[in-house]
Amino acid sequence: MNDKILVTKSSLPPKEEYFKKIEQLWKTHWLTNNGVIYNEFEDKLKKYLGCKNLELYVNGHMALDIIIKALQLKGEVITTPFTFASTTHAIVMNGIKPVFCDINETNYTIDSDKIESLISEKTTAILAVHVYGQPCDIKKLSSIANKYNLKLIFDAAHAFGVTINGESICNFGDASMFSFHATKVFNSIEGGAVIYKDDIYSRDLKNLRNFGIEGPESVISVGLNAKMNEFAAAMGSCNLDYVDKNIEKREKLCQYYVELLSKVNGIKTINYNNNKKLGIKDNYAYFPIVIDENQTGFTRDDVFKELESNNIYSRKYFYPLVTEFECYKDKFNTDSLPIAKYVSDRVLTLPIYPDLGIDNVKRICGIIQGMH
Ligand code: T4K
Repeated sequence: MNDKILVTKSSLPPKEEYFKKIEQLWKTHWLTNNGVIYNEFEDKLKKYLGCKNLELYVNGHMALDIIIKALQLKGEVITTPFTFASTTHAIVMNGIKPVFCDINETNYTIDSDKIESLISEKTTAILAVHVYGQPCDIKKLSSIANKYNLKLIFDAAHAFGVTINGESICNFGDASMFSFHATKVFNSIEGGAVIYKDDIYSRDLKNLRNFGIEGPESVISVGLNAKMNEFAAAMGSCNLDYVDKNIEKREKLCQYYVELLSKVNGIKTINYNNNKKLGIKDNYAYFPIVIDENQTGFTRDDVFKELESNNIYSRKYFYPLVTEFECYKDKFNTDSLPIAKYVSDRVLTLPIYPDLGIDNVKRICGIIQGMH
C-alpha cells in the first residue's frame, strides 16, 4: 500500500534555521508578550506584503474577532455561507446577525451582484472571504461599501501570497485577516494577522489582543488574550523565506492537476489562466474540483471514497454550508443560496502541498480518470 496522502502537509523550514532563531530565547527567557522575534517578524511581514498597518495574533479566528470588535460592527453583516466555520462564528459571537449572500459560479466567492438587495438599515459591513485564495470582486464590493457607507472586511485566511496587479490582496477594503495556521500556504504553527487601512483602529487592534491593557495601570477595553508567542513568530519568520518557492512548487502541481483532469468531462477546476489575464497571481492554496455527476457518472462522494480506499484523504471543504450546521440550522436566511448549495454538495479539495510530487498528482488523477 502506498503511503497515506493527506489533503495538506505543513511546510517547515530547515530545522537548523528554526533552532538558530529560537536559541536566543534560552538567554532572554522572554517567550511572549511583544517579544524580539515577534517584532522582527512583524517588520519582515510588512515588507513582504507592502502594507502600512499590520498586527499579529495567536490565530486567524481571534484576528477576525478582534477586527469586528475594533471596527465596532453591529446589527447585520452580509457574508458568505461557503466558508470555514470561523467566519460566521466570529460574526455571531459578537452578537451580530449574519445575512447570507449566494456565491458566484466562477470562483465561489460572494456574488457581488446579489449583495445590494440584502442591505437593510441595520447592515454595518460586508465580510467577504477570498475562499481558496481566489479574490472576491473587490472593485464592486468596494463601490457598494462606499455607496452605503458600510465597512468592507476580507477573511483572507486562504490568500497569503496572492497579488492583484502586483499589489498584495490584503491591501484592499478596510481590513483583511490572514491565517497562519499549520495547514496554510504560509504558517507560523498557529497565527494570524490583520492588515488595515485607517490608523484610527490601531489602538483597539493592539489592546484588544492583550486583555485591553495599555499600560501596567491602564486597562481601556474588555479585551482578550490573542497574542502571538515567540516560538510561533520564529516559525513564521523562518517560513517566510520559503513561501515564494513553495508557491512555485504548488503552481507546477496545479498545472498537472488541471491538465490531467481536463480530460474528465464534468470536472471543473479553478481557471488559473483566466486569473493570470486578470492580473491575479495565485497562491494555489487549495485544489478544489466541482463534480457534475450528470456528466461524470459519479458523485463527489464516490471520488472521496475511491481516493480513501487508495489511502488518499481529500476533504470536502466546504461542506456542509455554514447555514446547514446544527448550531445555525433554521436560525438565519437560507433561501436564495442555490449556487452555494450546488457547489458545496459537489466540491472536493484534492491534496496539495509543495512536496506532494508530480507522481502523486498523476496517481490521484489516474484514479479519478479510471472512474469515468
Ligand atoms: N477563515 C477561514 C476561511 C478559514 O479557512 C479558517 C481556517 C479561519 C478563518 C480561521 O483561521 P485559524 O484560526 O485556523 O488561523 C483546518 C485548519 O485548522 C483551519 O485553520 C482552516 N481554516 C481549515 C480550512 O482547515 P481542519 O479541521 O480541516 O483541520 P485538520 O486538523 O483536519 O487538518 C487538515 C489536514 O491538514 C490534515 O489532514 C493534515 C494537515 N495538517 C494538519 C495539522 C493540524 C498538517 O499537515 N499539520 C498540522 O499540524 O481545519
